[in-house]
Amino acid sequence: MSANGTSDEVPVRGIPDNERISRLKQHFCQEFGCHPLFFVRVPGRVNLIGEHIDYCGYPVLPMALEQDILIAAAILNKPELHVRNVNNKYSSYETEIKSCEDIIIKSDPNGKPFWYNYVLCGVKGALEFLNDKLANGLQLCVDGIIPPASGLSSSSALVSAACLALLYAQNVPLSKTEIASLCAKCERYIGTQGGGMDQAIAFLAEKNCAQYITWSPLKATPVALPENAAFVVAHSLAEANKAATNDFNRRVIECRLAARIIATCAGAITDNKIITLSQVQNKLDKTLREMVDLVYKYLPKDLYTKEEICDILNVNKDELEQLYLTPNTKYLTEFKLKQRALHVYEEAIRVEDFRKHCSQTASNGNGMNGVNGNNIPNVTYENGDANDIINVLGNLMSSSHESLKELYECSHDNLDRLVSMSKEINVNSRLTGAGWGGCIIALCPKEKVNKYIDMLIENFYVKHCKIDKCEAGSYVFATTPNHGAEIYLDK
Ligand code: ADP
Ligand code: NG1
Ligand code: MG
Repeated sequence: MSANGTSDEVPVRGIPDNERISRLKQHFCQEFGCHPLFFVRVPGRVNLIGEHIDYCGYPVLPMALEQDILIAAAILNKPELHVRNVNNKYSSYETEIKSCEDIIIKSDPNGKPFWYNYVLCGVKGALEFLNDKLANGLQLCVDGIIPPASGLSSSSALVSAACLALLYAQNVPLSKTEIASLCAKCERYIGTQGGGMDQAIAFLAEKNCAQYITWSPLKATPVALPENAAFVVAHSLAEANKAATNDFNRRVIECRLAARIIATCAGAITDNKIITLSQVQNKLDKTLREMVDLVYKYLPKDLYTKEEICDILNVNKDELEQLYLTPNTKYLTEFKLKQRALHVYEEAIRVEDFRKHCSQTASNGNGMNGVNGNNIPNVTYENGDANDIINVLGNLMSSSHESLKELYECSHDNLDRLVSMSKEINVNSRLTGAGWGGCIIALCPKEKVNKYIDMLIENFYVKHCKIDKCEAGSYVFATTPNHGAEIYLDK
């Protein structure tokens, strides 16, 4: 985060001169009676493939969106946080921020987090990182244009922007990977045990390429996408707030329990620490396909009761809850372990295939032309080949959706409808993000984008959802990979 902006740190640029910044500045002045000192901008993301596997330790393949969270910030000379939002449906909030421990993140009486809880997550995590050594407080005004609760990572953009703003105000230099890992930890204060994909791409994204994200240590490797490929995001009109229910954490702990059982049955466990499905694979030194066989061998049943799991793991109920469950999954009594583990191992195979097909064809000199801003060759082909590769990648996306629907059970009727309508005109797609609502991501040849979007507007939004054609256009858009987080300061 230095003003010199080494490529390792979040870049600091001059404040752009545009209407959105002007409006945000104006709102800030009205709210606080002073001018903002700097801005932070963190993008949302769309995950191309690799869903619900980041928290199991497997690589994912997202890209950043243009839609973002933009925060205007000024420094306060006391340890307080004053938060405003340009959208008046989000209430104002003020609190002291003397120590990490004092920041209590509580949901509303229905268990839904208040919007500013996401800001508090970023601030709490930053304070913990600073060992509570805070030189000043912050005034923040938030302007977000990522559709919320829609699988495009509005939550992580908000958490990360708040954390980034606080650290920048304290003059703390951090590399992009350090702050991405810190923000992944911060967001767990909301109650969900996410894996870190959203925060990783928020900071490590580069324009014109997707990123293949690997863990321990966190690393992003650019992936060139076929030049003829267009990605379209379409909203299902169903929102799902991941921290408001235990659906997300249930999947996380089902994967944990599956990993634990496979490792125990295969004789690879020596302690009672949490182990991920990928750590089990490493311990057993197996391929992903061999892991699929082991799932059938060691997890043959469709449903496991808590008692059965305790027996297999040789622990009592209290120990099971304490060691492996979360506060909002403690009281669950039945678990689907085979289905979740199968999805994870097979999805990890699909990510490898997807990446291989992108990079193999990228390194195949024949028919390749053009280099994007990152020195990664765009992948171009003779016409026939171009559509072949789109079909291969698209089929992987379709299988991913099928698996998320059937094995992971995180789809939604509207998402399934969008996917099958797309299929009818030979466009492959899948739900993106955590699911239970939100968006699909579709892959189609560039020349077909307009026809495809028109079809969705007509058949899904107008005919099926009965919404106005003009409004419908705002729920579906084509997108290209964008760059990651940045800070704006008048130099
Ligand atoms: P997503 O898939 O978008 O990450 P989450 O369920 O994880 O969805 O988080 C969505 C929540 O983030 C919203 O319910 C809201 O509390 C918060 N949020 C997102 N965008 C904004 C915004 N622009 N202003 C205020 N809060 C926001
Ligand atoms: P969304 O839908 O953006 O909240 C969540 C997790 C990701 C990942 C995906 C599913 C968080 C912050 N995000 O994303 O880590 O697990 O679901 O692939 O928990
Ligand atoms: Mg989220």
